Amino acid sequence: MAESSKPILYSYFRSSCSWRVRIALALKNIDYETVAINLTKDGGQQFSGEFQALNPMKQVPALKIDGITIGQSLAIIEYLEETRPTPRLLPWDPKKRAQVRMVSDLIASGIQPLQEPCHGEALDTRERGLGVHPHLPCLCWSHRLPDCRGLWGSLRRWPEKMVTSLPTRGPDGRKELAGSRNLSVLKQVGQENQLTWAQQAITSGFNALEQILQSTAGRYCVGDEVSMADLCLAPQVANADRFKVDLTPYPTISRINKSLLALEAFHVSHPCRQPDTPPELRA
Ligand SMILES: N[C@@H](CCC(=O)N[C@@H](CS)C(=O)NCC(=O)O)C(=O)O
Repeated sequence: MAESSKPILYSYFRSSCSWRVRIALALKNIDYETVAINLTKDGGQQFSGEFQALNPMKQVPALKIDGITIGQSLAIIEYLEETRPTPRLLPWDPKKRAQVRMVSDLIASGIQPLQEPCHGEALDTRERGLGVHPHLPCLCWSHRLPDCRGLWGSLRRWPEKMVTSLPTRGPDGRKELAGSRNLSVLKQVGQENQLTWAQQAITSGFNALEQILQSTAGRYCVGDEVSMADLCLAPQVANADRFKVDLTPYPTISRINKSLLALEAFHVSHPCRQPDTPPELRA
């Protein structure tokens, strides 16, 4: 991995946690290099020894900056805030700052980790010439982001016996998704319930979030200034879209998301416009 004096962001174009950090870097006008960590290629590049040395959690994002490497998107954003405070992403007012952290944590701890319970090793079945077991139809869905034509499912590792040599495309020609090998989660969730699980995790979190935002929001999540909470919101709404969650019951979330997506920093950092975005998914 390249040495550089510029900060280096280890990122995956479609990772919502990476997107949070990309927005912060864009807002704060910090020049950086991207090192793409493909979560689906080569069995998941996050599992390489080289990347594990950087982030033992085997997750993106990680940011190499000022002689240290930081994992965890919110820790990265807070470090950027403390070292490069303009523009401010945490309000001065302690009450507003607490609200920003409340919304950020609600999304980063209360929704995102639950929606994809199976953070297992990834597998690109196309590369391996393998397909998806017919008993896993619920694991096949398209990944749709607001202004993308279509982002297809990340292909996760499944025990070999669950993977057959069926075609990797569904009847509509779309790529299909294989699941995680995390058997403990499977026992609890059940293969056929995985999409429902994700939808319930998001819906439950959004029910709370909508109620909270009704009292904290102005133009954005907390008042009229973009904050760390907004950096969490837009990528999470993209996840909700990807998991086909109906956003009609969430007018405040939808309104704020619309305002955020119109901002340059959210636009340039969008999954459709990253160095590692595949050509067919670029917008
Ligand atoms: N709490 C972490 C979560 C990071 C995370 O879940 N990253 C996902 C992508 S959004 C990942 O790298 N997953 C790898 C895997 O599931 O194997 C953060 O906020 O940075």
